[in-house]
Amino acid sequence: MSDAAAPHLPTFVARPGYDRHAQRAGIVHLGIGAFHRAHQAVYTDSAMAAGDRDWAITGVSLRSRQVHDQLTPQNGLYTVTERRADGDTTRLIGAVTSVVVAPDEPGRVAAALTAPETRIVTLTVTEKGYAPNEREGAAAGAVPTTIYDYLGAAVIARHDAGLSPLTLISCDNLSNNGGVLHERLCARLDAISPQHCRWFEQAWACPSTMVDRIVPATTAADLAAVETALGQRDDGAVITEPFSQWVIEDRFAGDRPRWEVAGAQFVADVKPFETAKLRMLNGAHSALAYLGLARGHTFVHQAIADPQIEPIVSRLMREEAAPSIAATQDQQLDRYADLLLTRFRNRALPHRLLQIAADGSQKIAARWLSTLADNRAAGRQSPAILHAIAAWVAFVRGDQHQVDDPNAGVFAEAWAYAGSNGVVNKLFAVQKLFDGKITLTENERAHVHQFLSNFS
Ligand code: CS2
Repeated sequence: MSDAAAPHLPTFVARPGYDRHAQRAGIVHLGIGAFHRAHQAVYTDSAMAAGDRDWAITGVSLRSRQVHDQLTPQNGLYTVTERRADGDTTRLIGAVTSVVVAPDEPGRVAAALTAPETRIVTLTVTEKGYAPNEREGAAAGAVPTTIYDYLGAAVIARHDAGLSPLTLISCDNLSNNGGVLHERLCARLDAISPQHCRWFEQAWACPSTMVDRIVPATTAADLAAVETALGQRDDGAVITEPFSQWVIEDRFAGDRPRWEVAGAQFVADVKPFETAKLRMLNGAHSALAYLGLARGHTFVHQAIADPQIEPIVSRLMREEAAPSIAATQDQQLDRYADLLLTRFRNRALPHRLLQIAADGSQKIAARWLSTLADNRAAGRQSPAILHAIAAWVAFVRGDQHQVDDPNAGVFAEAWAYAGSNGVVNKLFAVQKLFDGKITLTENERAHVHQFLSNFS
């Protein structure tokens, strides 16, 4: 795959409908993984195909070289394949024109963020990428590592050079993602320079968004299948479902691509969409992951077909999450739950439970614990969530699977110290896991403890 090889792709592959080399970069994306390539980059590709200009994307990897090594020899080109039961559709995406590995070339990241033509920064850095920086107010000149380092320096440099403010768009599964980014970047800036912080607050924009598309990590078998179908190797290929949704708070510091041509919705308040997605889709996903792994399943479609699991997940969505959501008039949460179940059952798109199980400590507060807290306040029980929490507590023991989580050490210690009798109390007393905001009542802990015996 490359600019030179693209014309030889089979005719069933849809091509970018614009001259990609005539486009200047207008977007810097932080965290260029498979999700970005199957989501925001596709919307931007469609906007340029519809006639918008100069929105090419400079992709930044904050850690690994992998995507750079895959895409750079391919001139940034890659394909997106949508998998459904009745066959695949494949599209070539031209929107990404360069990839930078931040630790190798921090200067190039800074240059992209301070280019006059850059107007938007999008981010997919996972939940843990927003952890407040331990080096709050770190000395100027220190090597940048976090989003706050890069973005804080960009605010200062753009201000001092008299450049336009940017719109920063968080596309991660965080509750109030734009608000969190705004607040933490502000705290960082305020510690360095209150004057720049004020400019950031007045002129920049951090709209909140809800992003949704199931994008399993690409496997070697996927790459081989794509190669057979295309007649050429695409090391950057991504595989996804047909469904895609992007709801964006309509608040920009400058102009933007017409992402609506690909179906993006611009709304005054993202909250009802975001809460429904986090509590129902992601809440069900995490439950499927821990309950499914405990019963020996590998993929989402297997776990949802298990009669021991499906009723718990259905209850979690329909009877625990849905009543906790202040839905808008056109949100029909029961139909939303039906649609989610259909998506989870897509056997054409095997989605590993272990991928979803990763980083649980960063996920379950938004996916389960806030639902639980709302239900508690309204006098409603949440047995499905308590059951899922027990499966998570069992999972983080690490007996069956390696625990991929920034708090893996905390879990190992809790299990070693407290054992199965005390681990629930121990974990839910370690308040720093969940920002210190959310704990379980004694009664809830007793329920989790009881469910836990099913998993040992
Ligand atoms: C999943 C999400 O890995 C996970 O934690 O729940 O990545 C999920 O697939 C997406 O949010 C779907 O939009």
